[in-house]
Amino acid sequence: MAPPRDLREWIARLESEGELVRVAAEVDPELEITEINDRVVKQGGPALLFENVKGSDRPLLINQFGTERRMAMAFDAPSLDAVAEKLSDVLEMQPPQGLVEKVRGLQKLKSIADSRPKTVRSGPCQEIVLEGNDASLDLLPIQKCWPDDAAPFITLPAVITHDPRSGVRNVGMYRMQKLGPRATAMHWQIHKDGRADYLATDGKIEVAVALGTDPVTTYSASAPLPKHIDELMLAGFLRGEPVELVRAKTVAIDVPANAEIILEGVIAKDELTEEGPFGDHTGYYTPPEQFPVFHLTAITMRRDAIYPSIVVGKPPQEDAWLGKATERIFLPAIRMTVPEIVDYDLPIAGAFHNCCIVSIRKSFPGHAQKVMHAIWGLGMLSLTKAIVVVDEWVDVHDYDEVMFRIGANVDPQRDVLITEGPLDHLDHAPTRQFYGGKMGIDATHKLPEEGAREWPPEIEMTPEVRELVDRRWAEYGIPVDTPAGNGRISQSPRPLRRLLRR
Ligand SMILES: Cc1cc2nc3c(=O)[nH]c(=O)nc-3n(C[C@H](O)[C@H](O)[C@H](O)COP(=O)(O)O)c2cc1C
Ligand SMILES: [Mn+2]
Repeated sequence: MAPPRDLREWIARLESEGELVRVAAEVDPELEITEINDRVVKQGGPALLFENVKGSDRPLLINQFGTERRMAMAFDAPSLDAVAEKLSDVLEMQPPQGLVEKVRGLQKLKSIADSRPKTVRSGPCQEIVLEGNDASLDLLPIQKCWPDDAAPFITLPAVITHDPRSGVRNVGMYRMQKLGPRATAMHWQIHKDGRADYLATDGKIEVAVALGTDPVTTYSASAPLPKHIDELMLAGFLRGEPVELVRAKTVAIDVPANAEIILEGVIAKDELTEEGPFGDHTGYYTPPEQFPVFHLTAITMRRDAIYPSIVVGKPPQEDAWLGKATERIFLPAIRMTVPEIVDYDLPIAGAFHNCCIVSIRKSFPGHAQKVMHAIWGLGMLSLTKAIVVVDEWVDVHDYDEVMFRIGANVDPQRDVLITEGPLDHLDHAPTRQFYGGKMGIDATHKLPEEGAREWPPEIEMTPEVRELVDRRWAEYGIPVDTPAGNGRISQSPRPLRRLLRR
């Protein structure tokens, strides 16, 4: 198989795997869907297709990405690490030796060539074309997610723009607050490529918004690629076939032919509106702030279009798994510049920007600090507020073990680095918006040059005794199923961790 070609194929796959439930009962897009979904997400439950949403003829799909299993299914991969391997294969390509390697190398090159989007003459996203007053956002079951949200918000859009200087396409996921039937706000945060395209514009910038694309394309809109790389290239590479595009009807932008719904419109450079409040992935409401206004010029869609949605809020929510996909998929790229990094973990409870745990092959004094500064210099990871560095043998995904290392190996005076730099647009904690304090905690074993006394050995049982006890376990008659702990602290299966391991 290959990743699903469009949202319908994805829904069919989810359904055949018992990963989707259709809800026939009428539900309110104002708050009720959020409450239902919140309960389902936090249980690791199925995707939900609400077929009867109050006030709209369109069904609403939510929680399509809500577990690690579904996130991997979206890529048709056994795990998110397997998706990352596909990328590292290409990134780490060496000149091939011998015929077999050459053929394999050619296949890899073909996968890169296939990633370029392809234009086609027509697509199902334009089965219905609505322009002028016929184009109305009132047709869509847009959710008001949380009680104090300013209005309904479109929450899972792939927003397409072109850099007015270079023409390079950008696709990003930015929430859109409904201002009326033909206007929304565009929540382009300060660090984002979409914002940069808009700032480089004189007058007006054309915008197209794809709703309900195949899941890999939807994911790619959320991926933090460098500005000059088209997210649709990543989508094509990960899908193993190019994204097909058709020309939009009222703007000079090519849009994914397979989408359920396309919103076309323009944004004027000097027109801003108050956006928010919005219950955000920080777990708090982001306060009202000025953002650009999107004016709808057309809606095109499939005849029986399905509207995709997502709710963010206190973690864990569905977006946790989009974030985990990025964490895994970008590891090979991070290793290209910081090869001493073994693994990293962005805890879901830390809303991704708040904390990064990283394990390194430490080989010189100050190595942990070198890696902290590297992370603070890498793409969107530069916004990370706290970094914990551990040695290569520590499992960064085991938070108990990380906490143990922090407690055991850190002299706060010597090993905590306090510095400052750019912070996430939405972070409400720093004194100033966008800029503030950062902390690095060096929880590695220290070297004499770092001012430490001789580091004591870690406790470990001998292999002989472990084997002996494994062999004799049944004899003891102790009713506990216990693999050798190797002197490690216990791995308590707390609810969040259990969810993470699903
Ligand atoms: C569900 C979801 C909602 C998001 N909402 C926003 C948003 O409203 N504004 C924003 O700037 N980024 C938002 N993001 C993050 C961006 O999509 C992400 O940073 C992406 O890399 C931006 O693309 P760009 O770097 O090409 O601008 C959201 C991500 C997800 C998964
Ligand atoms: Mn981008």
